[in-house]
Parts: sequence; C-alpha cells; structure tokens
Amino acid sequence: MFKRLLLGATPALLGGCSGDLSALDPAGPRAANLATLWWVMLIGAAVLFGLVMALFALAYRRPAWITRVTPAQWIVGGGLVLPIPILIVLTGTALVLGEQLLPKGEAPVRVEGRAQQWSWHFTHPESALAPSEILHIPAGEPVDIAVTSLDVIHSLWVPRLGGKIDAIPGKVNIIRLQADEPGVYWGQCAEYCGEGHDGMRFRVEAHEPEAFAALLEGRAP
Ligand SMILES: [Cu+2]
Repeated sequence: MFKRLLLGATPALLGGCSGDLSALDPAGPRAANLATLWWVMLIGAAVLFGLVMALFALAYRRPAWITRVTPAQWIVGGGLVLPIPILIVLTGTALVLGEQLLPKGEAPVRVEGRAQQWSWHFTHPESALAPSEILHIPAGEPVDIAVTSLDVIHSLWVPRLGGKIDAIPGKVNIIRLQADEPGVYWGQCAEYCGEGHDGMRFRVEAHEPEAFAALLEGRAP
C-alpha cells in the first residue's frame, strides 16, 4: 500500500523539479549554485535523519553493547561527534556557494527594475528600449538588476537564473542574474504584497549578445 502510494506520488514530486519557476532546474551559474546548495542540504538532512533513526532503532533493540555506553559518551557522541562534521560541511558549502552570488565589481549590463502592486517595470538606462514589463537580458553574461519598489515591499525572483532580492520603497538593492542560453524564463514576486501577489509574474527574455545590442540600440535584430 505504502509502495503504491509512493509510486503514485513520484510523478508529482518530480514534476516539482522542472518547469518555469523551478529553482531545481537551473539555467545559469548562479541558479546552479543555489540548486547545488539545496541538494547538499537535502543530503545532509537525510544523513542526520538516518543516523537518528538508526539510534532510535537501537534504543528499541537494546543490544548488549549499548548498555556499556556511558551517559557522557552519549552526550559527546550525539551532541558533538554526530552533528559537528555535518554542520561544518553544510555551513561551509553555504558560505562558499553563497559568497559567489554576491555582485563583485560592475556587471556589463545594468537594468533598473521597479515593482508596483502588481507588476514589474524594467528600464535599460541610456538605451532606446522603452520601459517594459519584460526583462530583456543578454545570454551568457552577468546582469545586475537594481531593484526598488513604488509602494510596498516586493521581491524579485527568477528561480532558474539566480537568487531573490527584496524590492523596498526608497531603497535600491542589486541582484546579479545570469542565463547560459537565450530563451524565455519566468520570474515571480516572492514577498507577499497584497491580493494580486500570486499573479505578479514577469517574463525574462535572454537574447544572443548581438541581438541584445541591436535591441538596446532600437534596431530590429
Ligand atoms: Cu508580491
């Protein structure tokens, strides 16, 4: 029965790993870092869970040797030896992968993104491209998005291209995104901002660099 239930749930579970808004289907190096971190966290959690369940089973079976373990040994083993190596691996991975997400220096392309209940507007300063609800970016290059809000706090998130960042009124936050290949990606507001929040999606179009340059200059690619 359990097996049948598990088999039935598998397509639904795996279905969550792909799709337009899946952080587990990365399409750029920054999103890949986050997906790797997610898998490392999942494996770390599974290892800890497995170890605790093994101890739990031992407590029921009460083999003879377990009675020789003193309370002090349990505390050192369960409180230090068991969690410390796992936490070092998890924290170390999070620090290394997370640090690589920070924008360093200036990205070749900078876009201004404004959030407003319940849509996004993107502007390429000093370009012929009119402000648009579509975020146009070049493929294969890092892009900085300078994000702000005109009303309440929103959050810009393109799960297949990178992390998320808050859009705060009166403040500009910068996030760096990157798409490996030209194509269409989708973003979603990731901070509850009112009744239209769940529909606050936006389209991202990644272009070949030449087509992107043509777009910025107002030439047809
Ligand atoms: Cu929102």
